[in-house]
Formats: sequence, structure tokens, C-alpha cells
Amino acid sequence: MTAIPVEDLTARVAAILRGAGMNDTQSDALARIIVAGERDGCKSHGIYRIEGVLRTLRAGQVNGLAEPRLLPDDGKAIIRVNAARGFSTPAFELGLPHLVARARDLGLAAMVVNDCTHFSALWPEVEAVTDHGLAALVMCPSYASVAPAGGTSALLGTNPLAFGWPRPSGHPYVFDFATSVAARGEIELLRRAGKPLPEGWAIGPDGAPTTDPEAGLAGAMLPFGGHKGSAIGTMIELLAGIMIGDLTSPEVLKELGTTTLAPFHGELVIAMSPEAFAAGRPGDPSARAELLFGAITGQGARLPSARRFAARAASEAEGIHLTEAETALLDKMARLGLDAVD
Ligand code: NDP
Ligand code: PYC
Repeated sequence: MTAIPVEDLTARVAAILRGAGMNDTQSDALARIIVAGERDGCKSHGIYRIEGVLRTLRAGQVNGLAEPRLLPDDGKAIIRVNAARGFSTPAFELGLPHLVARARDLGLAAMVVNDCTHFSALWPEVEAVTDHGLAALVMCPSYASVAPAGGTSALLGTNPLAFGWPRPSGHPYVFDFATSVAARGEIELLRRAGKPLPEGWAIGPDGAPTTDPEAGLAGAMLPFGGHKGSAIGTMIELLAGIMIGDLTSPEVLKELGTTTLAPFHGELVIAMSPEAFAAGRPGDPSARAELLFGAITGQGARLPSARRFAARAASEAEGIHLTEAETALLDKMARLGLDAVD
């Protein structure tokens, strides 16, 4: 293993992406979000995603030179950003200050990102909103890869849902998960490691349960919590697909024709001011939330993201540990650019 300082890995990933033909807007934002995944111990959305980015660029399915555009503002609660067929992250970063200002003014605001390619974890965006003292909900579809509860084939996406609540000190309360039993990236990592899937993660193309990653990837993943995860995944298709005038997961798969490239769709970010919602009611929302968190940890339970924050602290202190194979792959991608992938 080699330990690389977070900033050095970020610079290295940005250089790979620029070498593959991306502009600074796209490469810098992507390097930050990919390295955030690796830094926080979320391998399913860390540096292994760079190959997918290169494949998607090489296939001409994303514009590596895109400059996202803020759409005309009508002063209402919805901030709109068009990613111009680039990646979602630069579009989010462009819209964030406007979303924060509007949520402060109105108590509640939403950012709609349209026409973006999206492959990343959502918590960096949730944390970017909670940093401003606002609560956040972020969601997006992906591509058809999850069977609805009781169904037999891929229809919904792995549709992540993330939530954050700002805290007066320390890290915010954040959860961020796929609405499938696990992120698809986890299955891909198990496939590469030659390991079986846990029971209950997937069905094969024949609709029968499987623990074979290849069969699970060819068939369908299962929603978490049966009909409950299925309904939440469907809600995300409705709110972050249909409601924002963008593609649903089955439509993404139909257009893209493969799950080996990063999907193209939209994203919904909702920012809320706890003080504005609680105005006129007894009790300070922040203090009351702290009591709730204390009661959870007081039972010996951990808060979501505690593992991730600990991984972040370790990465910041010691650097990010990469295997020889990972370092060799970074070298190869730096050397060969788009030719590093099929
Ligand atoms: P996990 O199941 O690994 O984690 C889900 C959440 O639960 C995390 O916040 C995690 O915190 C928390 N958690 C886990 N175990 C416990 C516990 N014992 N007690 C309390 N909290 C716990 O996430 P997924 O595999 O479902 O998703 C991983 C990532 O993949 C997400 O960041 C998601 O955004 C991303 N993703 C992105 C997609 C896209 O289309 N862009 C699609 C699907 C997923 P902690 O991290 O600290 O363990
Ligand atoms: O891990 O499920 C996943 C995923 C799909 C798109 C980006 N990540």
C-alpha cells in the first residue's frame, strides 16, 4: 500500500481527466468528488469510477468540455441549472450559492439539475448544503438495474437518496444510500474480487435469486426493505426524473443501451431552513436535534456517516492508502488517457 496525501491524489486525478480531454470546470469538480469517495472509505464511488468516466467520454456520451448554465431566475423557489451534457458536479457547484440564498430567503428552495451525466455519491452535495446551516435532501435516478418488489426484471435505478441536518459543532447528521440493497458499484467490486454476492442482493436474468455477481449484473438487483425500498425508488423516478422533466432510469437505459457507461439524467436538491420551518413553535430545532442524536448514540447505536467521517480523519492524517494495483492503474490512465479503457 502507498499513502498519498488527499491534495496530491486530487491533483493526480484532475490531471488524468484533463489528459483525457476534459476542461478545468469538469476535471477539477470530478477530481474533488471522486477523491472524496476514496478519502471517506466509499470505494464504490472512489477512484475505481475514473475508468467509467473515461469510457463514457470515449463513447461520446458526455461532454468533457461542458460549461454548466444557470437558467433565468424567476425569483421563485426553484433554481435551475443545465449541465450542458457535462457531469453533474460542476452544475451542482454552480447552482449551490443560489440555492442557499433562496432557501435563506424563502425557508425552502430546490435546485433542479438537468441534462447531466451522474455517477457520484451524494453526500458531498448534502454536506455542501449543511455547511450553510440548512437541511438537505438529494436524490437522482440512475439506469434500470433494480427489479421492483415482486417483479422479475430491471426497471428502477439504484436511485440514491441522501439527507443532511446541520449541527452546531462537528460533522452534520448525514445518511446517503442506494435504494437497492447495495450500490451497483459494490457488486462490480465483488465481481472484480471474485467474491459471491450476499444472499438477497440480486436475481439473475431468469428472475431466480443469485449470488453470482455476473448473473446479478446481467439480471437485476433487489430494492432494500422489499416494498418500502421499491416505493422510495419509485418516488425518486417521479420527483428526480418525471417531475423535473428529465429521464427516468428505464429511459436512461433505453437511450444509453448499456450499464457500462455513466448514466445521463437529472438530479434534485432540496434545501430547508429548520429555523424558518420551526418559527413560532416552542423549542430550538438545533438543540432538540442534538437531544435526539444524543439519545441514539446513548444507546450504543452509531449515527450514519460516523464510519465515513472516521475514514476521512484517517485519510487526512495519514494520506489515502492505495494498493499497488490501484497506483498502477492511475499511472496507466495518466499515460494513455482515453486509450487506457476499451
Ligand atoms: P451503504 O449501505 O454503505 O451506507 C448507507 C448509509 O448508512 C451511510 O450513510 C452509512 O454510513 C450508513 N450506515 C451503514 N451502516 C450503519 C450502521 N450500522 N449504523 C448507522 N448507519 C449506518 O450505502 P450504499 O452502498 O447504499 O451507497 C453507497 C454510495 O453509493 C452512496 O454514497 C450513494 O450516494 C452512492 N450511489 C450513487 C448512485 C448514483 O446514481 N449516483 C447510485 C447508487 C448509490 P457510513 O458511510 O458511515 O457507514
Ligand atoms: O453504484 O449503483 C451505483 C451507481 C449507479 C450509477 C452510479 N453509481
